[in-house]
Amino acid sequence: MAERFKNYINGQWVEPSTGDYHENRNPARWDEVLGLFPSSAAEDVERAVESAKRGFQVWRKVPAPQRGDVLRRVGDLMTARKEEIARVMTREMGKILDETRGDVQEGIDTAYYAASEGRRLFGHTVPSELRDKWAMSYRRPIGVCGIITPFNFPMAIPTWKIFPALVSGNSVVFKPAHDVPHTATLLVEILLEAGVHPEAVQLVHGTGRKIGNVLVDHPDVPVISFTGSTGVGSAIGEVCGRMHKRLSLEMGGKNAQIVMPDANMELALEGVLWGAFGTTGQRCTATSRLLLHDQIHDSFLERLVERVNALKLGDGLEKDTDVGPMIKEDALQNTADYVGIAREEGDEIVTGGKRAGGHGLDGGWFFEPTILAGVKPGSRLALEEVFGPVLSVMRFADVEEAIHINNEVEYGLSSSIYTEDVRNSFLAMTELDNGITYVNAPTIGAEAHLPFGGVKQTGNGHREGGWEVYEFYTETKVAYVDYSGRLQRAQIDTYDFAP
Ligand code: UN1
Repeated sequence: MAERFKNYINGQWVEPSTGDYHENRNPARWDEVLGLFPSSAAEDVERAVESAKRGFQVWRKVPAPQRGDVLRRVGDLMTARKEEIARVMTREMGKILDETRGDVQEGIDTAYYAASEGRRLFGHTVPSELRDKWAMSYRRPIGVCGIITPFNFPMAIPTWKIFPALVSGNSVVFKPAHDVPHTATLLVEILLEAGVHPEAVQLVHGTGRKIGNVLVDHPDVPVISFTGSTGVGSAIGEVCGRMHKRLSLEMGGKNAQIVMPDANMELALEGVLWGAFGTTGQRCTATSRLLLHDQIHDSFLERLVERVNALKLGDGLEKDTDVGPMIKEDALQNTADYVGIAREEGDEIVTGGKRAGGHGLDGGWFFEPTILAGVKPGSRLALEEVFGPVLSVMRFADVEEAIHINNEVEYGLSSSIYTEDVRNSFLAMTELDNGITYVNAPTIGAEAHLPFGGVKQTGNGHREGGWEVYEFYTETKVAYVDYSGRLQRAQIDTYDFAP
C-alpha cells in the first residue's frame, strides 16, 4: 500500500476535507505508484488562507535579516538532502538525475541569495525639498501570496517564488503541480524545520481547476505568482486584473538557437542537444527552433541527426540515460499531435516522430527526440510551443533574417546565437526580442541571481530571480519626517528663501 501524504494547513499536516487522494506515478514506469496525495477542495484553500493571514501578521514583524537567516538554514538543509530530493524528483517527474540535482541546486542558490537579500531590501533616502525634513522610501510586505507552480522544475520554480515572498515578510499558500507533489512536500518540510513560522507557509495539493481557481479568486490573497501555460495564465490574468491583484506570469516560449557560419560548430551542436532535448524538451526555455545559416545548414543537420540518434532514452535514475520520459500520457499525445501537424504542413521528419518503445520503454511515456527540417516561417511548428522533444529547423541567409525569424513568434523568453563575430553577438543582444539572450550558450541555463523572464506573450512584465523579484513581493511606502516644528507647505514654501 502506497504511503499517504498530507496537506500542511494551519500549522499541521492534515488530510484533505474531501477524504480523497490521487496517485502519484512514475512517468518512466507508469505501474509504479509513488504515493497518494490529497485531492483537495475549496474548503482546504479557505482554511489555508485564513491561517496564512494570521501567519502574515506574525512573520511580517520578524526582522528581515532574521527571515534571511531562516532562508540560510533552508539552503543548508537542502544541501544536506540534495541527493535524496533529486531522486524523489526523478522518480515523480522523469528527468535524469544530473538535471534533478541541478534543479535542487537552483533552489539552494535561490535560498542563499534570499538570505543575503534579507540584509538589503533597499529603500531610498533622498533630500527633501524643505528644511529640517527627511524623505525616504522603504519596502513593506503585501500579505498572503498564492503560489502556483508547474511540473518541470519541481524545486527550482517554487523556490524562485516562495523564498523572496518569505524573505520580504509575506506568507504563502503553495499549490504545486498535481504531478510533482512529493518534491513540494519535501520543500515545505525543510521550510518548517529551518524555522519559517508554521502559519506563514501552507501547502495544498490538488488540481488547478479545483483549488488553483479558488486561490486566484480569493479576496484575501492579494498576490498571485503563476508559471504555466499561456492559456491558463490569461484566464488568471483576467481575474487578477478585475480584483487589482499583483500578478506575476511566466508562460510559454518558442526559443531559437541561431548558428552563424563563423560559429564553433561542435559547441553549437552540444548547445542544441542540451537545449532541445534536456528535460525532454519540457522547459519554457527549451530550444524549439534551430535557425541554421544556408552555408552550414546541411552539414550541421547531418551531424546533429547523428548525435540525436545516439541519445539514450530511459529511466532517469539509470546512469547511462540521456533523456527521460515525458510527464504523462496527455503530454505525449500532444507532442504526437504536433508531429502529425508537421507532416500535414509538409515539414520533413528527419528523425524521431513517434512514441518510443521496446528496450524497457513500453511502460513509460517516452517520445523519440524529433527533428523537423524545412519548417516554413509562419507555419504552426515555426510558431507554437510544443513542450516536448521536438526541434523545428529553419534556414536563413544573413543575421538580419535570423533576427527577423526569431522575433516573429508571439513569445519572447530566451534566445541564443553561436558566433565568433562581435558584430553578430551585439546585434543579437540588442535586437532579439527576448528576456534572455545567450551568446555561445544554449537557450537554457538561467542563474538564480539574475532576473528571469520573457517579453511579449511569455509574461506580463515581471521578472523572477535576482533582485527584481523583491520589487514584486513588496509594496513601496514613503515616509516624510518634518522636524522643523512649523507647517511647511510642499511646492509652496519650498523656495521661500531669498537667493
Ligand atoms: C523553465 O524553463 O521552465 O534556464 C525554467 C534554465 C533554468 C530554469 C528554466 N534555470 O534552464
